[in-house]
Amino acid sequence: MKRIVIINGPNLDRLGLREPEIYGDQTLTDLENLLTEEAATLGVDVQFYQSNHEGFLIDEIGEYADSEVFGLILNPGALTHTSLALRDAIAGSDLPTVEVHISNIYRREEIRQHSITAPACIGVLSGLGFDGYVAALRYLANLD
Ligand code: CA2
Repeated sequence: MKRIVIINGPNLDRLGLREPEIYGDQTLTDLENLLTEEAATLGVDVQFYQSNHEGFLIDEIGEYADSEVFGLILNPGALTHTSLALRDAIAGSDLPTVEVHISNIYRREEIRQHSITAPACIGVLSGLGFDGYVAALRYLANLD
């Protein structure tokens, strides 16, 4: 069965606890439950990883690259706007990766409007809330 890993970066473990006006009131566990249900419908296997540490995220992506993982859904959090190292890890993994943002980064402060990681990804979904992750999962489930 095709395996897709959903990776959430710094502070996304705090979803639902603060700033509901930006990120909604649902938690990371709610997101993981939603994607587990969707995966069952699509007939794919999902695995989840969250870390607040850039190096851990990079190590993890490297491990997926050398495994049976088919593709990644990645919300790099604020590392989106700062981390060339994370972009290199995505590019070096050769795994089809969809970047997802809960909020629309293009409607926010200027510093959030540029993604350093996006050029290493197949596409970006930004501003669709949790639906962006669901759409990314459907996309990867149908990708050959
Ligand atoms: O919109 C997104 O998904 C972001 O990737 C979220 C990041 C932000 O730095 C990006 O610019 C856009 C931050 C996630 C922090 O989420 C929190 C949620 C609740 C409480 C505290 C932080």
